[in-house]
Amino acid sequence: MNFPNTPNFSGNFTPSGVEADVAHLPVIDGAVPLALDGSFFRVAPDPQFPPLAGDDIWFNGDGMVTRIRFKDGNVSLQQRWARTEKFTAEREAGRALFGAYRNPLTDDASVTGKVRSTANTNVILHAGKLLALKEDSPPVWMAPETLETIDPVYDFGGRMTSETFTAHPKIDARTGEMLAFGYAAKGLCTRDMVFYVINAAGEIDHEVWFEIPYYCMMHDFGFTEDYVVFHVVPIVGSWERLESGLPHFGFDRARPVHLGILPRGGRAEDIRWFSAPTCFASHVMNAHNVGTKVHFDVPMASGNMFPFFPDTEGAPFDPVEAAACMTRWSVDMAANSDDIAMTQLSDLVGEFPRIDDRFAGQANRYGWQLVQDQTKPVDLPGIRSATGMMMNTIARLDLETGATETYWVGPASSLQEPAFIPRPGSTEEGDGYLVVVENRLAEQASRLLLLDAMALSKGPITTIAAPFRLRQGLHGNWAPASAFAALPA
Ligand code: V55
Ligand code: FE
Repeated sequence: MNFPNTPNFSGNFTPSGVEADVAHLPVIDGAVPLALDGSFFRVAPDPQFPPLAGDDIWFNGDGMVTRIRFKDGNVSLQQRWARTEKFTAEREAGRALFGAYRNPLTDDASVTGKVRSTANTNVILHAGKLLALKEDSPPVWMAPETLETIDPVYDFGGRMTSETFTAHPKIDARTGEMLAFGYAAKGLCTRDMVFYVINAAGEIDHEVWFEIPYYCMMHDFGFTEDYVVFHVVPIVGSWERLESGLPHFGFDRARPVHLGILPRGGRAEDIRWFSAPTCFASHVMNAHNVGTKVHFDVPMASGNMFPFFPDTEGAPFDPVEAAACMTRWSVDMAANSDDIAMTQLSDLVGEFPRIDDRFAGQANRYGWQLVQDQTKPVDLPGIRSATGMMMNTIARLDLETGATETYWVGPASSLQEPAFIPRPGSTEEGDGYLVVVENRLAEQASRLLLLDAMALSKGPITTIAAPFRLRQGLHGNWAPASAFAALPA
């Protein structure tokens, strides 16, 4: 079995394919806080088979889920592929059957009608269910204790009629609800969206169906105490693109961006749409409202950040325009103006924003994100400074003072998205740890770092050796041991 000899399949992107249970990971520096009792779940695209088309994008690999468990000072690791319909059909065939990213026209005829999920984008525990997510499909339900797949196409007991479910659902810590949406909800490339409220027992409680201004990648969203916020950014797609063999998405700089604000508990006719000139924003750090004023914080770039989803008019990829800085989008539901006001919050360049998740939907003081610091040296064959998505620094933003604190991981490493771990027993914002995977690029190995979330510049308080390279991942979340028990229905 030969994977292609392309950048998508070599170096740090070499497929891993390792499923494992490792009971004790070596702590190589510092100590694991004894009171930590819970698991960091994360997922990486990790193709099971060489692609049908000769090459493939990172976004299309099969979801490999990792559980890093902390208990009584010990760290263990489990890793399993999500048993999606795609994974199971391909394992039985011994080869790839599904083709290009989000293009069923490129699939082998034997899999027509099967769910195309790779479950490779995020993994989150809610109401005792571990959900592995890809935004083009329903969730994959896995057992949090074993990472066994329980249902490859989980539809909330038949209540979810959308064809899709976002990879970025949000949990409102005050209510225990999970807020989510689906786009292309009535079929590939449709403008149909649905917003779902899933109660603390894991049941769909409320849904709102509506249309977005144009079909595009609706990757993330925000919520506040009183509103839900949807950003429409021109990463567009169409059946014409799929029929002509283009990548599903392309960036159309001729289109404006929009922000749709839905009152929580409201109906489709209550949504108000605002707009601004074209730009690029994907992940959402957080949102909050002060009365009718809604604030929405995103790493924002002036142009396309995804070279593999090229400009629709053929403009070359521009790394300068792809640099994203944390920016606040503000609108007022009571104002006459439909404009979005934009205020830059930081001049650090980076992505993968996180918060202390207990403050989701509320005004947060702190944010953490990965940063690409091009002033730092890179000591890798043929590379002098950080480029592409190489994030060599982690930062804490203080939105109250404007101050930042950073930790640079060194000249031969990069970082994956962190997750915030509250210090057991604490309630104060930011009091806790960040867990982050370090890519040791020279030796193709991985480490797990724990940092004091309020003292990043001191460096890791705990460094743990991973038993094998953890392939570059997307997203993950911390789940305290207390969250494992399913709430009574
Ligand atoms: C993203 C990642 C995806 C995807 C859509 O912005 C968007 C990240 C890993 O897959 O399908
Ligand atoms: Fe994402």
